[in-house]
Amino acid sequence: MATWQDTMTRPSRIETPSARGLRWALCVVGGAASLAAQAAGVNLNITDASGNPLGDAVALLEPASGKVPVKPLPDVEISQAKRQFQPRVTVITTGTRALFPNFDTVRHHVYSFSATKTFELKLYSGVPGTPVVFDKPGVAVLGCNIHDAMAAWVVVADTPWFARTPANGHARIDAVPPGSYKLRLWHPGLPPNTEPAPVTITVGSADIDHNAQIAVTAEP
Ligand SMILES: [Cu+2]
Repeated sequence: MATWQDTMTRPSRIETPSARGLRWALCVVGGAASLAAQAAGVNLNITDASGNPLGDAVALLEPASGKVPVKPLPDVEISQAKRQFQPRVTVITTGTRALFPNFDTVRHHVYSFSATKTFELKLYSGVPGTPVVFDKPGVAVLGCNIHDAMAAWVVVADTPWFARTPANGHARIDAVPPGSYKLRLWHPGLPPNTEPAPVTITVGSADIDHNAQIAVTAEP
């Protein structure tokens, strides 16, 4: 014979498969929401030596605890139009491939002698068939053998957390897990092979604002 307790508890013990499914779904949604809440954004405001907004500045956030694996980004394009590279500064992760479409009627001869990536795309029109793989972290300086005024920079990041500022100097690095990071800043106007000393910043569960100045005075 059923006891009083059995009668009272039985209805809640018997769970239909759909109820179980729903409960599982709620758990997953709750889990995703709490993960998103744990990662924060870092809002950067970068200025030059005079305090003016600095575009084309690059910020890299490297975990103080050591490297994390990075995945290559989808292919990027660094085009040539009106005898200029577009964009001038590109930030990618290690292993990302770049294509160099030429939209001018003149031919270009794109090269880099940088240790990060040495390559040469000899005089060409249209899109060279083989993308260039940037497989080492660092900065590659690009030029054109025909047009001396053409210059561009590829920053190859060994971290998934990076940003490049538009002209207003504001950029945001999203979804940064809590922890201690080294913030490294770079700009093409810095003398070659120099960069400001990294700054340690701590990311918690809420967005943080970080103002920084890079000691460049003029456009490169
Ligand atoms: Cu050229």
